[in-house]
Amino acid sequence: MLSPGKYDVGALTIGNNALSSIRVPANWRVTLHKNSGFGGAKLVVHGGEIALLDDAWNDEVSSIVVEEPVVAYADENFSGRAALLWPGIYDLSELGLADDTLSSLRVPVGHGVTVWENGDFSGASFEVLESTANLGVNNDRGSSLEVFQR
Ligand SMILES: [Ca+2]
Ligand SMILES: [Ca+2]
Ligand SMILES: [Ca+2]
Repeated sequence: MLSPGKYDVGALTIGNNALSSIRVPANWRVTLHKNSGFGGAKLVVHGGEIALLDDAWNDEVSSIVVEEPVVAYADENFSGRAALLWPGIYDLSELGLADDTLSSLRVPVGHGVTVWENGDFSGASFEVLESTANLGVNNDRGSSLEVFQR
């Protein structure tokens, strides 16, 4: 069981070149690397499935990155239409929510979100550094955003 984080070869409790299957929690994302130091070929495994590694990957993994996304919701209390957002920038067309509907955000530890009131990362902005069930005065304003790690 790995929490979100980066696990280089020395931190892999199952040992180097030993991984044969992996179960990823819903919504999470795991990136497997064949080399230590997060190098070499990589394979991304998305949540909600058990992945049995095929011959190309069995007993080859030497470092792992486990990530939990920010989830943006159109309604309060983490409900309604939802969008999974990995670190990066999301203009309105990439956001996965209708314009001016953002009402709550799940923000994993170590992450933050900057939200702009207009598209193209313009206009007034605000930061959300923890899970927020109701954006209050900023409810239904967000039109573009950035997810960052901190
Ligand atoms: Ca390896
Ligand atoms: Ca809303
Ligand atoms: Ca707006």
